[in-house]
Amino acid sequence: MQKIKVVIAFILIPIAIHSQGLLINAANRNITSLNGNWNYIVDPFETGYYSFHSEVYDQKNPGSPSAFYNNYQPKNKSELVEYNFDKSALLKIPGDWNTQKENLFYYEGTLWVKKSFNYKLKNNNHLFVYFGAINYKAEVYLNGKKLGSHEGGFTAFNFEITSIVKEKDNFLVVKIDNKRYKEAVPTLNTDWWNYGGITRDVLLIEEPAVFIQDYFVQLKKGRTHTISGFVQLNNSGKEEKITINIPELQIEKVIEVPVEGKAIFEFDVSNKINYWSPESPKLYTVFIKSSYQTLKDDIGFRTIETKGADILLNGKSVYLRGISIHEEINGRRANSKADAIKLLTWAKELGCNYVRLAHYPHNEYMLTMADKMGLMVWEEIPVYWTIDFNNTSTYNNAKNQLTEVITRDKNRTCVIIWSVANETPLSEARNSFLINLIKHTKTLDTTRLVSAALLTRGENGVGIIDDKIGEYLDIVAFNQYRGWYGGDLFTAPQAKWTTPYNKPVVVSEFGGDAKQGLHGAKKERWNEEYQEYLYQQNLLMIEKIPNIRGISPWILTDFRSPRRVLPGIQDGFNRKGLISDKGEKKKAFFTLQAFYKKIKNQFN
Ligand code: GCB
Repeated sequence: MQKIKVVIAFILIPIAIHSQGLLINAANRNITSLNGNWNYIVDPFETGYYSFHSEVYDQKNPGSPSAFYNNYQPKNKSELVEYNFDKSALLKIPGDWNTQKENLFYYEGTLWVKKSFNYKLKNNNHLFVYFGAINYKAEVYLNGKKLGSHEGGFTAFNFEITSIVKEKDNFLVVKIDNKRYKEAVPTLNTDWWNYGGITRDVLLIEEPAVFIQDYFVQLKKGRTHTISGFVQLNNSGKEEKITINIPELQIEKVIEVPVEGKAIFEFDVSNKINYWSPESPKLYTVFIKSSYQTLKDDIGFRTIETKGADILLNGKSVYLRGISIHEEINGRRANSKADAIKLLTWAKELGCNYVRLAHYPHNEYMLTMADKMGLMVWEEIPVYWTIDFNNTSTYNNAKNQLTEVITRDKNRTCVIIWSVANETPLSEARNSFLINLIKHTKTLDTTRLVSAALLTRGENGVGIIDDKIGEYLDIVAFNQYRGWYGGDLFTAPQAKWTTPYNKPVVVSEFGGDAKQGLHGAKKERWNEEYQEYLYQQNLLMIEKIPNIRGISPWILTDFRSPRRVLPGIQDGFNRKGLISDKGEKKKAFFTLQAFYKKIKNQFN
């Protein structure tokens, strides 16, 4: 018999593996937390990633004992292995590394973390590893196999590990890199701390053979009694049925899901709906059921639209009594439900009905708590300042981050605005970049408003709100710093403003620094009295801006920023908070509180 030799040529093509379709509503799935202590190795030269001739191990020599993700254990005492996770120090996850270890405070670079775990997976079920967020780039490996990578520090992602996980001694290794890049999103320069690490929860999620990956359940745009959306099943391979059950509204709708897995639906509600609002943040328990699983969510129903200069919530004109918030508390990255409650309780105490979550998607607790506590939300992506607008990969990155946040939060009723940018310098490239992001937002979600924090210009002493991007936005928002970066405070109330847009106008930022506890004349910078006066004068000015329908002053609490170096005053903090990083209120807190009391009475 003639022997036939079959020669198979393996060609190594570097492929970019990205995260897989997000399992939304992770908290209500069958989860096991991997939070806690993880071993870490600081690796500024990326020794565990590249060979000494700069070849990437996972492409050229995946099994190399020197590749950190192999978590290699020497077999005998003569073997040379120059790392050992189990003997390395521990980091708490979730948590930024900067504020956990003094010597990592300014660190921007590569750091590896490892967690070992056992897991008994039920036959035919699927297992995923889910990361709430890793700043900024992540390469993820399980038991020495690469699962994929993810770019963008503020959005959730997951990988399936069904075929790799074992009952005992799994090791999950993540290479985290928080170096800043010109072409990244955000870019090199920001006014916040570049916290590194796995800053949000890490979960194992077990799903049945056929599982509900994603769904969208909201009131249809322009309708008060029609719920519409979609359900995305995974792995079905045949037709299935899904039931949407809202017991309190006596809804039990069966939806036919085609082989491809995605079913789009729409149905009317005949019962009375208690609409969600800040005064009455009603959430309905919604069950999404297949023959394999039942997923529970708490979803509110409300309409949000604009008409001329008005923002209409459930058909009624509202004024957005807001405050901007960074994902930071006590000088560290906020990452828990308790943190979210603390930040949002301060916002409620101020009299807010709205918060601007700046300048990137915050952790999911902020959204679930805003839903429950009754705060409307502006969500944003880090298209900030001088993003590389001419770069296609920068655009794709921004678009991906936008897609990821909308995917995660589209069932959170509190979200009323998706924002695509903050204070971006004018250019043709920037315009088409932003217009494309706005269009993309509308293709993913027609039920919410789109905005961006723009800048204005002055002509003959008149402030002009006419950025071209305003044409494409539902709400024209802009930042201005009268009395801090320019313009005097004394004459602020007489300032004139104009806009060509017959749309709602929102002042997405104003403010000034004050060191809590520092008192003196209102003309002297850094005093609480200066900040208080700045708020008084700006509020008088803002009331007269045409079409004004809301504000989100800068900012709830002092936050870390490497740009803020003035000794004795800033000491590494942007001091524009109404509350210090230690939680002490400044005088201006009460100025804004009084203003919101007044506005509330006028608008209700
Ligand atoms: C801004 C930015 C914000 C800064 C703030 C400031 O316009 O949007 O990120 O932190 O000003 O304090 O200068």
